[in-house]
Amino acid sequence: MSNAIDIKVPDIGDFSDVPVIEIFVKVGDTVKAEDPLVSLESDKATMDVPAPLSGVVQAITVKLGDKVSEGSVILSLATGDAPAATAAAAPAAPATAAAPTAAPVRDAASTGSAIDEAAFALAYAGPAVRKLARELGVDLGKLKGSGEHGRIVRADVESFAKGGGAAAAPTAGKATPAPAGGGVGGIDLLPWPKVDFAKFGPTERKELSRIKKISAANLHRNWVVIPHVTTHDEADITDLEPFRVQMNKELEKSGVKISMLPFMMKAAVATLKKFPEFNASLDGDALVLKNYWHIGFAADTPNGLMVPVIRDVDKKTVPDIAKEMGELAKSARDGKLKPDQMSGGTFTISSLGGIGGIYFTPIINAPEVAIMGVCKSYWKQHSADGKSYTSRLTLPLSLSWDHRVIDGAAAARFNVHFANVLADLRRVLF
Ligand code: CAO
Repeated sequence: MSNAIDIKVPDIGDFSDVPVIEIFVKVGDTVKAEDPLVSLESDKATMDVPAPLSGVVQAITVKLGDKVSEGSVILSLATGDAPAATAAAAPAAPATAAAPTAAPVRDAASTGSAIDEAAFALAYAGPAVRKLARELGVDLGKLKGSGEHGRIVRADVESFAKGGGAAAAPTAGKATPAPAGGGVGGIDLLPWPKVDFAKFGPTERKELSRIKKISAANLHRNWVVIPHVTTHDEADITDLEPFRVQMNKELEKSGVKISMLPFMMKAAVATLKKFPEFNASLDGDALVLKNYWHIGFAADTPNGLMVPVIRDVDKKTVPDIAKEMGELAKSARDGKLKPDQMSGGTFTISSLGGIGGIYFTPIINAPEVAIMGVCKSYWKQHSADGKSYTSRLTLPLSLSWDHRVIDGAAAARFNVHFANVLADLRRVLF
């Protein structure tokens, strides 16, 4: 027996009097459970209200711009069942209004055209519209929204997918003025400053190298799309350093010179094995855990930053890693690195140890989910009891991790284990 029920705004946290900014259905539409009905936008987030049940829309009791709170009736739904006369929908995950939910970085091969993930992430659209765009393979960054304040609505995506198109929106890298009141914390993004520098003094123009342009685009996408957090820690390498020096003496004739980095690669593998979610990639709603340990390392080259990858670090000795690292770094600096020598990495180490600094916040090398930044070791006063002090050689660690995949406690444990392995390499065996 068909029965009409009122669909109400569910628990939307501390928000009340939130405007309805999009209505996805009309009277007579058939909806399935979880289909989005309306979109609400507070000053902090955009939320879609999904249908709690399947049914046919009988009446819509809100219009665009109406302000609603928890319990407000949105529409009436005729269902086949005969449940209670009202139902509160469960809200879909909200997306921030200024920089809506970052979509997983995914190859857009299935859509036939590459999606600019950074521009997609910055596009002004709610979760349902983002989902639809993913399904239809539409690059939101290329759309101009017809909704209020330039918001991209369902119809824009559908029309674009059908070839109707919409004027290209400015890309994320170029300044995109955010909708009024829709910027970060309510403050709109301003266009990129256009300054005639020559007015202030002599200048010269230097084009970015090809490598710099590629790495800039990658870094920008990764920075915008991945919710980064960096956790700092330090490793006591007082015992490891004399061992390293001793090994270099013993290997003098082989021509291989071992810095701290190959040891860190081994420590990384030992730690990744203990914390497999760090040796993984996001793929849609799933995590792909990798049973191989290919470690990338950031190499500073005259043309810009490159990340060669050492494969199967778990199967190689420290001198083997040092040798290969030297060869790859040389190829990188000579501009001779091949694409396959930069692919397949599962985790990256970025070492500024030969230069200086104490801590920094490295940007994750997508689709990896974490990166270890290392700075120059220094002697630090340490006390176990607050009375007597000893000097310990200390290596500063900065682990950036993707908060969609990793939690703070896991990141702290990862750092502790990594530091413990460097403090006593016998732990590699455990
Ligand atoms: N603490 C103290 N000294 C360190 C150290 C550390 N953590 N790491 C390296 N050193 C020392 C080395 O032992 C070496 O000393 P000697 O000259 O006395 O032998 C010196 O610093 C130079 O080391 P290196 O840089 O040649 O070797 P490496 O294995 O540490 O690094 C490479 C190799 C390719 C990673 C490095 O040369 C490089 O390019 N680093 C820059 C990476 C980068 O740009 N990261 C930033 C990315 S984010 O923008």
